[in-house]
Amino acid sequence: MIVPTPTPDLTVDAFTRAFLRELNFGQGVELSASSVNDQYLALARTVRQYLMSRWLETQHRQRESQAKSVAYLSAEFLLGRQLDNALLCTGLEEIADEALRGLDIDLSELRDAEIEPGLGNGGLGRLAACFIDSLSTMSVPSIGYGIRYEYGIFRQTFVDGHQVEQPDTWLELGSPWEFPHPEAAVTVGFGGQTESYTEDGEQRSRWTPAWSVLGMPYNYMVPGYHNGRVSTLRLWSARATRAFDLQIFNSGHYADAVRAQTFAENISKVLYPEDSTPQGKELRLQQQYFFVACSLRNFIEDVLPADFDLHRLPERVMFQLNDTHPVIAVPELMRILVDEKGFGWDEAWEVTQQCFAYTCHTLLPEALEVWPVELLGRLLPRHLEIIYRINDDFLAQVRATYPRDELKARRMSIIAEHPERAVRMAYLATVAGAKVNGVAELHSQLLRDKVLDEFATLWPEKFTNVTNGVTPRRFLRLANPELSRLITDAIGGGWVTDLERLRELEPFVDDPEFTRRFRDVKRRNKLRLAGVLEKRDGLTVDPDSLLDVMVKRLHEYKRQMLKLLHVVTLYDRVTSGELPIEELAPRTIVFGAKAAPGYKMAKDIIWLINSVAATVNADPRVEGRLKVLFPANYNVTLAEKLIPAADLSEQISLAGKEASGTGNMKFALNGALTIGTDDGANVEIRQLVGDENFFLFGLTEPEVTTVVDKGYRPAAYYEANESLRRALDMIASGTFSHGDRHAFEPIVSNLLYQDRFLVLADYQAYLDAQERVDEAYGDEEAWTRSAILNVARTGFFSSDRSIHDYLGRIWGAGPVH
Ligand code: CR6
Repeated sequence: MIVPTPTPDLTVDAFTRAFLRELNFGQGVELSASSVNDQYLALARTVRQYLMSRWLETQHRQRESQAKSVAYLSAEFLLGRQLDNALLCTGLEEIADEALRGLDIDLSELRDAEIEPGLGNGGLGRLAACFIDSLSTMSVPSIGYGIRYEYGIFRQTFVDGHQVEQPDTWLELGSPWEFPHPEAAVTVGFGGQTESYTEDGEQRSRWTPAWSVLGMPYNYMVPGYHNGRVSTLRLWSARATRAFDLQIFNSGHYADAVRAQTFAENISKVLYPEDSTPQGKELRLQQQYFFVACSLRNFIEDVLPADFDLHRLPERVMFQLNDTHPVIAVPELMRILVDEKGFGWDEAWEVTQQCFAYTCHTLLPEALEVWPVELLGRLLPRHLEIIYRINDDFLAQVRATYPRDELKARRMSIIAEHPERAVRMAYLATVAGAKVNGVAELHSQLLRDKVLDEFATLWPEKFTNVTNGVTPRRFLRLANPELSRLITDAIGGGWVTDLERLRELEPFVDDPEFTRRFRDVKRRNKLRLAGVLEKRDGLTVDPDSLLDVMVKRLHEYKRQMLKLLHVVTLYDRVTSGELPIEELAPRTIVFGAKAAPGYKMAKDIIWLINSVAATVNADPRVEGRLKVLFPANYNVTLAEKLIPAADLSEQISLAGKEASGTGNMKFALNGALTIGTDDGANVEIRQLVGDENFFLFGLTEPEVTTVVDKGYRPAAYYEANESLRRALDMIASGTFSHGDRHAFEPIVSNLLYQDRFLVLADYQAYLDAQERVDEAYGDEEAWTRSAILNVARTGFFSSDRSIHDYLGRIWGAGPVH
């Protein structure tokens, strides 16, 4: 294939010229008059030039090869900054640095000018971003489909210790990484009615939507690492259709017509900020249908050749459903095949069942999406009909397999009857999907045994596991350049795309030079973090203290409260005189967490963390020994600075609640030791790094079940454990709220009388484990050894390995070289 414009050469000179051209002709400014933002945009567009021919060629090859593609459907892609990754993948880091230095521009300043696209809440959205990175790097024909939210995850600020949300205006200063394609917009219908008619003796249905919106695609480059490939992420933005407002304009209602435009554009306006606790809002269902309808249409009409026989669709694509958010794609494909393409029901179902696979990301019942029939029927009447028919056929199968067990049919029905008639999206996905997977061994086991047990008995071969992973490009190579250099010096650079090779580091635990350098790297990463937090938040970090980090969404099941009770206990022990200050090993505890804006308890916990931090940090009695930092607005960019600096990774969810976790993997890979429960992927991390290099504590999942079944009474733990009692009393008595005893009453009462996530039950075990941490940290050499072994033994957690597992176990697709 011939690319019309040649890519600039990989030289400082060529790069400089391309950059100046972008600055002058793209931004329309002279170098001397350019702002940092101008320079950032010009730089981004320069790097883009180097990716462009690879992008066109990747698309061309994908079309030519006729290979099976993976279409990853996800309502969230938490991408993080793009510039760094693009420089890395093109091998331009040094050239760009030198070119800019020649112009007296500091590359790191331009890097910092980028506002990250925060189009996701947490682990699920970040996982999707890691997966498209791996797919591209592994040369698998693939495309990511999602929503271009105008406002991503809110920007968190603190006012008097309380979380206050600000809109995330990530598009404000221009977004050089996206390519809008208005000419490729597609129309999506909503509402209206269906009518049935007979054709060739067959009952058919016709849907007439009442209103529609346009979906406009924005394409993003997804560069592979040093493999000459650039895949595509296609995010959809909602616009008003012309027909829609013309009608209103013609009737003379100008203002109404403009309002209609806003109404349509609302669909992609904002990312719902709930992580694992969906709110069941109508607009959210609109978002979900909007993006999957656009995506299926795009794949069928634009990605596939014009004359493609859709009976063969399973040869060409697997649509991977990232949680239940895109599951409405199942009835949508049925509708396209049956209503638009004239398929019979059975042949359409045959095709559909082979084209979808479903990943479940939770064990929390409240996270499983359920849409009221009333709402679904009003918004998508034809889809509701289709879901009913799928359910009828499915229940017939259940009744045939289990005659005289009507209760079973009710339990397994896609339609729930109580508390209101509603569609269980996870069940629909399980019935339709060729495969269903959980995201860590334990999670997949619990899915089979608990959440979807009756489905797993009916179709055991449908269920499988793919343990999550993280991309080593972003979370090791980019985030931790110094450790990367050390590793490459020791074992060569192959690990970046073959992370199991980190195993080759094991012998270096006995190499004094290597261990010294390893320690130095950690220390310099702490200094780097100190610089970032100083500048960003005005916080100071002592690089000689143990850096103890808990960063993740704020959720009761993750138990930030347990970590906080540890802090309060240490504070109490010193200030009461029980523990001489010299005996307290210096610690800096860092929290990072956003709470869903409507999640009252989570927001109260944020307020309490900030209040404890304010009290502790101002108290001279613990100065230099205990410090609590809570930088606001934890995001991917901050994670990339925090994780490489951490000594201790807090992964302390109640066993059986965290599906996998992915932060846990990032920390271990960067040489932090984990203190954690036997939950999610912690289980596999511990198996790999070895018990002696992991601080395990707490109830196991079966023990949790036993405690709860016996009737858990948290107050009993309070009564029996003096140090716990003192910590809770300290919070309740106003120590952290200027004497106000009411401030944290909801938190204290909740722990004493409810404590759904067994914080009090695990308190003592957690404190004991923390004592083991202090002791271990005191032996610098042994600690370094454990840290190195954590790096060496966690190569398994590369998202490349996850993708490899998906390819073999679920997708039946492979790389095209
Ligand atoms: N909240 C899980 O809770 C998992 C990610 C990615 C989550 C977390 O344990 O690592 O997905 N689940 O699989 C959902 O979002 C529903 C998450 O990020």
